[in-house]
Amino acid sequence: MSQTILITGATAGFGSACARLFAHHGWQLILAGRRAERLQALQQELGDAVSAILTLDVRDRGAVFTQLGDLSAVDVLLNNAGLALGLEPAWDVDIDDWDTMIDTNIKGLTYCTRALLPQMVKRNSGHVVNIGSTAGSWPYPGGNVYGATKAFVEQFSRNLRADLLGKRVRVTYIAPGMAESEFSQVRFKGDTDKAAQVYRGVTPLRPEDIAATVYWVVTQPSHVNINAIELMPVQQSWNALAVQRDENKSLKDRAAAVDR
Ligand code: NDP
Ligand code: 8X3
Repeated sequence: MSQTILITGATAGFGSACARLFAHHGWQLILAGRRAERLQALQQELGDAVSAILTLDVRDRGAVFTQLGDLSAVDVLLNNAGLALGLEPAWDVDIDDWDTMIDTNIKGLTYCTRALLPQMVKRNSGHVVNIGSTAGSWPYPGGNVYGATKAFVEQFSRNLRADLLGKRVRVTYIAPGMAESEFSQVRFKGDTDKAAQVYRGVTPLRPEDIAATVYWVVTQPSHVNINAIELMPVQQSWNALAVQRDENKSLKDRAAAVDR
């Protein structure tokens, strides 16, 4: 019998790529996102593989519990919906952007998890895969709240595993580095030039690379739990810790000078 995956943020990037890969391998899909027309297009493309589409804003707690709470046989929950907004230093950000990131990346992810976990625990079977980011482990100027939301996702994933000891429900945290999707267009609020600059001269991860990773973790033998995976493009790595040598140079100038 085919298995079912529920994908949040299925309308673009990693989520769409996961939908295509899992459909290719014979899985049934429940696709969630805010843009109904994108969900419908994916349903048309993938045909019978799509069991349901859910027009859903994960920030809406009532809607999440109404739409997910009654689902009875979801084998994998892929908590992928998320976003970064802005790259300003903390004192310059639009506080609404912080709210949106916290409400989506943290609260939305916890709502979806809480809504679906009971049926997994009851069936003593299931897998929650949470998409974090290298930004959750490695700070960078302007990553302030975005990185912190992903650090939350990493620790939440570990704590879920602690709660689930004794149940046959798996939890995996996946932390990708730079990947080309609509992510930077969203971060820079439609400024396509700025978004393109992020990937200048680099072969970034592709959404298909993340999909292959998700597929690999969920198809391991059922006694194996992949706790965490971090992946980056070969052209991305760490750098030395920053040191301010010129006290006359403002922090903002230093942040702007960092080539990410
Ligand atoms: P995209 O912008 O291409 O896709 C983001 C998806 O999230 C969209 O389907 C969007 O759907 C959905 N989404 C955003 N807000 C909400 C909401 N409130 N309710 C429901 N769905 C929502 O970005 P990516 O595919 O790159 O990002 C997917 C995940 O991966 C995110 O969590 C991101 O933080 C993370 N990530 C991205 C990296 C990158 O470099 N691209 C690297 C590391 C992690 P819609 O707008 O239709 O609701
Ligand atoms: C997305 C990767 O480095 O832009 O999570 O934060 S990064």
